[in-house]
Parts: sequence; structure tokens; C-alpha cells
Amino acid sequence: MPLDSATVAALAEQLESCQLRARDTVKITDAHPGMTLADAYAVQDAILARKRDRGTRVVGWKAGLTSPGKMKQMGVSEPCFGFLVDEFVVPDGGDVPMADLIHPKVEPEICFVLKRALKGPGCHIGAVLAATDFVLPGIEVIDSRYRDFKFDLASVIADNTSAARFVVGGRAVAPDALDLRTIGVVLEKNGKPVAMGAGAAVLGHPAAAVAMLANHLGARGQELPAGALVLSGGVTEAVAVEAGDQVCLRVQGLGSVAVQFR
Ligand code: 0L1
Ligand code: MG
Repeated sequence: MPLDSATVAALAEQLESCQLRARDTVKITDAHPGMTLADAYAVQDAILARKRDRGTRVVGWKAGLTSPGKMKQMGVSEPCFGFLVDEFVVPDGGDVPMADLIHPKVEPEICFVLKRALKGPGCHIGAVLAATDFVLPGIEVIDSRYRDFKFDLASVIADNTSAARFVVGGRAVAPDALDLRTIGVVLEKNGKPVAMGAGAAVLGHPAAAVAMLANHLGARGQELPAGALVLSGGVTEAVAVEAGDQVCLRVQGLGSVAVQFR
């Protein structure tokens, strides 16, 4: 049975409060086992509305759970989508205070910046590549608000797909200068490689994740505007970090981007 609007608002308040105070909670489907994915996106929308009411700006979108490694790691079977706001931005080489987060992990991402709007339905890899101004490397810092990162798909969607921080940097390159399926990524922690993979790990082609996101938004009467930044999903499993860790992502042809935790 769909959640009523008071319950959606209460769950948004609960999850956003956990994010802002760096406190965890049990997954919300424990109390609401009948929650649908539409309910989950309604909670996510309500979290965004709370942030917008405080003057927070949307600066991008993300696809999550887009690689077999991530789906297996988290025990779910389909991608999910979330928003990125200004409070999540970390400059390249910047610091992330651990006190602001619960149990962060990092993911290597191929990021797209659009020169033209993209609107589903019917969006496909070709449309994404034609609308992309450039791609660049990014590190997403995810921080599930759920205890021990234990959730199901509805719970994680409501929790804005664990979005917490992100950093983009490296070289911005037009997508036709690269083969995004075979592009190699190496994620290093404290100077040692800890995860590696190729772009094809993201739904066969990272642009496929952007197309899915555009189709998801299109079904809700929304679009990705010109200038949108999109994180297309972790190329590898996520890697846990702790205070003192330095993380560097190197992407073939796109240079590197870094972040540190203190
Ligand atoms: O960006 C992601 O792939 C994360 C999606 C949410 C699942 C998780 O917290 O690992
Ligand atoms: Mg991600």
C-alpha cells in the first residue's frame, strides 16, 4: 500500500536528519515493509524539497548500483538514481572530515557534463554521447544512513542512494575521443591500488547509465538540463575509508582526481 504524505514527510525528516547529524538508523522498510519504489522516490523527493527550502542547489544527478560488482556487493538487482547538491561538493585534492559522515566508502566514477538537455523516454547511448560536452573522472563518497550499510532497494532509494560527497577533476575530454567501454580505472588508497576495472562494468557502457537516468526522469516529467553533471555509477565495488586515508583515482586518458579523509 502506498505511503501517505505524512509518512513520506516523516521518513524524509528522519533520513535527512541522519545525514546531517552523521547518525545511522535501521532501514526504513523494517517499519514499512509494503513500501514501493514509487514511495521510495517520493521520500527522496521530499528530502530534496527540504534542502531546497533551505536554499541548497541541485548541482547534478547520479546513477547507482550500475555494475554487477556493486549489485552483488549490496544484494540488489537494478540501478537506482539520486540527486547531488552543493553541500556534497569537495574540491579536487580537498579534505573530507570523517566527523561529518557515518561510515564512508569511495567509488570510481566516469562523470558526464551535458551540452544539451536529455529527456526520456527513448533516450539511448547515442543520444547521450551526442548531448555530452565532456567526460571527466570523479570519486563518489557514499555514506548509507543505514546501520552497517544494510538495506534493500526501496530503502536505499529513499536515502538518496547513499549520496554524501563527490569530487570531480582530472582532464575534461570529449566523449568521441575515448572508448568509454574499454577505458581503464585504478583506485588507489594511500598510494596502493585497491580496485580496478573498465568502463564496460557500468551497464556495458557508462553512457547507458546516463540514458537510464534520463528515461527515469522522463517518466516523471523531468529532464537532465544542459550543463548537468551526471555520475554514471561506480566502476568497481566501493572501498571503505577511515581518517588519514588518501584516495586517488586514475582514469586512462582522463588524468587523476584525489580526496583525503581527516
Ligand atoms: O552510487 C552508488 O552506486 C551507491 C548506490 C547506493 C548503494 C550503496 O550505498 O552502496
Ligand atoms: Mg556511485
